Amino acid sequence: ATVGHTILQVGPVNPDVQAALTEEFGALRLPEVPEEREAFLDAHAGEIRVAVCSGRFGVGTELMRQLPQLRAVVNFGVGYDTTDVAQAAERGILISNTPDVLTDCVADTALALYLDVLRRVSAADRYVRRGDWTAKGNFPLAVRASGKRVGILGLGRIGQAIAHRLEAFGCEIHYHNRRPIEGSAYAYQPSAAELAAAVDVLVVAAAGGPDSAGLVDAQVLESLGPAGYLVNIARGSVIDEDALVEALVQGRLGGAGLDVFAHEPEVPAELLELDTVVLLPHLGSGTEETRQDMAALTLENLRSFLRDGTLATPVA
Ligand code: 8YV
Repeated sequence: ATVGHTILQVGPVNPDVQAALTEEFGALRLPEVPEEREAFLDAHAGEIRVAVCSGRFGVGTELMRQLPQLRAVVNFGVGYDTTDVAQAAERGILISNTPDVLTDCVADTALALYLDVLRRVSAADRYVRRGDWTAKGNFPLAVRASGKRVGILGLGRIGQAIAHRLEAFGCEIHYHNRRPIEGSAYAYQPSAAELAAAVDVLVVAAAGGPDSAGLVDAQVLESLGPAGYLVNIARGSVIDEDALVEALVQGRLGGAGLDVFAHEPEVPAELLELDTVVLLPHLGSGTEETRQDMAALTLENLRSFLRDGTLATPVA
């Protein structure tokens, strides 16, 4: 069924979603250049009923205000912090995301960072490539990864999948959430700082957005300390990035494994020089299989909304 120009694509999307949007749905693409965008919105703002977005691009406060007929935001990805959730709630605009299908891959990425930053896999790989093994001898000793005390900040679906994997490494799991999870076998800590003080490694798996912004601040990093490690597969916004860079540069934090940053794709230049950090280009869910599943779920949400105004996986 063709639905005319009622669907707006905001930012780049996954190729499968892109193909369907163009060929099946005749979606309009929001121009990225400000002057073009203005003319585009003058012409089309009134007809847009659904927006499809992904990653760093969402329907923020201003864009949402400019779309008076908007009824749904279909987000490729589990996180939807780039969309103005408060305004959407006020206006009865529905939002869908892609939960569950990416949980395993994001948790696997967290474990990859965990193992890499403690056992210094990437740093050791660079050592071999530079010829240092022959020139300088054995690589310096790393830190044991098994049996550590690990704190999960945000014990949701992804946080629990990370904890489950770490159990197999004999780790003792602590967590902090806004509320303790009933029936959880893991040790609840009442604040992020207390969680950091109780563990060797802090893994950030909390949702982004205004509620969690800067939750990992200078004090939390200090509680983690020079023998402590940080892993972030959530959103850069959850950490005070300036404080993190300072702590790493000054050796007041042992190391960090980061898949996400405050201003992607910008990575603080100071971090590029440090062998104590592992830097990934936001690839947490980035496998062929999972991206296929995310694309299918995104299109399922879109079709469902166009059919009867409901979403397959609406956010609460
Ligand atoms: C991105 C993610 O959506 O699901 C999320 O919240 O951060 C990722 O899966 C993905 O990079 C697509 O842009």
